[in-house]
Amino acid sequence: MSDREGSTNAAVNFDGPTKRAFVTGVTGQDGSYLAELLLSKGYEVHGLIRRSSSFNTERIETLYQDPHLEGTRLFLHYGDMSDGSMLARLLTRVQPHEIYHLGAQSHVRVSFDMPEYTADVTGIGTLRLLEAIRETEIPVRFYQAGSSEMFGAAPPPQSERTPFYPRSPYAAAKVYSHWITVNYRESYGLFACNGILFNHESPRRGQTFVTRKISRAVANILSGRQEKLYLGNLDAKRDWGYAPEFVEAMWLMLQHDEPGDYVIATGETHSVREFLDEAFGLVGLDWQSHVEIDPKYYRPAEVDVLLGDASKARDALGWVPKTKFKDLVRIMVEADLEAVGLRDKVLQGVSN
Ligand code: NAP
Ligand code: F7E
Repeated sequence: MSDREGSTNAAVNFDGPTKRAFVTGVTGQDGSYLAELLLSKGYEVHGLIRRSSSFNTERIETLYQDPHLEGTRLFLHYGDMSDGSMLARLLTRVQPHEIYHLGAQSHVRVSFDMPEYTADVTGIGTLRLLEAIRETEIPVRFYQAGSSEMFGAAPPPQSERTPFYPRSPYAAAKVYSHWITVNYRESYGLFACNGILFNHESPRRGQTFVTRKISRAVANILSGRQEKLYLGNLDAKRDWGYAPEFVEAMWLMLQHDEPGDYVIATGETHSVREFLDEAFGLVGLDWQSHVEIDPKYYRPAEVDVLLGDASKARDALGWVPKTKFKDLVRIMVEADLEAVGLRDKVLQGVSN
């Protein structure tokens, strides 16, 4: 990455018909896929990044160019969801047509350790951004990254009509973000949408989420870097989809005639145990010889089963999931094998 410091002050040409999007959480799993999608559609993309002591832009490295080069369409700006006045200043400068608000402390287990921080960033952070929109009076379309965690203990299948029953500080913060977004839509006529996205994964998934923890462990065990994999509750069931398809749904929501709230899910549910079966099975390993339970990964309150009904998104947006569970696991395991230089060797060995 070149000249990151300069990038935050880059001169931006605001003329012309180009659509501008402002993306919080651009360095995360979804932010990186969304930035790619928007750039491919010709958008100029402005991403919010946090200052950190080391680079946190690995996922968007390939999208980023020198900000002083002609043709650059991804601009990065330092900021934080805890700093509202900065958000307003930035919106005034960028004048976006669409805002995708993905920035959050997104780890459920961590939210039990840091409930106040999670409420501030994941909950009040959304209010700060909505207030910045209200203050600057920019006629913008707004997407809020809601979560299936809001359903928590509500029995499956869960749809837009299912009442929320959050089971963690993270989920409670997301319920706040959901309703404050609805409130700004109803109070101020803001074109604001909540996506209620069920778990979605990819090779870019953070390494402390269970799917990536497993796919990485498979590669690390095969390459001799790791012996054991320590996990918590193997019985939890999730509706796991493929992240690049899910960010497309975010974009579709903001292109619709009317703002609304949509469940995005695959309509299939699988346990952590099934994910283990599939991932280790792909390389001919028995997970039971490698996995140990460490109670530190249990949560004070668990979400047992998530299974989404995305028929509203199918009917109104034409969005349907494509990648099936087994393909998702394979994509993730193959990417982690590739990262340790074993992909071809291992897959050849298994098929022989
Ligand atoms: P992720 O990989 O954890 O990315 C989170 C992003 O938020 C990162 O860019 C992170 O920056 C940024 N961030 C964290 N704290 C921040 C702060 N204080 N100020 C500004 N930015 C901050 O999450 P994801 O999986 O891409 O998910 C994107 C959004 O969708 C999140 O809001 C998440 O809660 C929500 N969601 C995710 C799923 C899912 O299954 N993936 C499902 C439903 C909803 P750093 O890179 O510097 O850490
Ligand atoms: O846990 C169990 C754990 O951390 C899934 C976030 O993107 O999706 C994500 O939240 C399940 C849970 O995802 C380990 O107890 C067992 O039941 O991968 P996860 P999550 O909590 O579902 C939602 C939709 C979001 O919105 C969130 O931002 O797996 N589990 N053993 C484990 N989980 C982890 N992380 N680590 C383990 O060792």
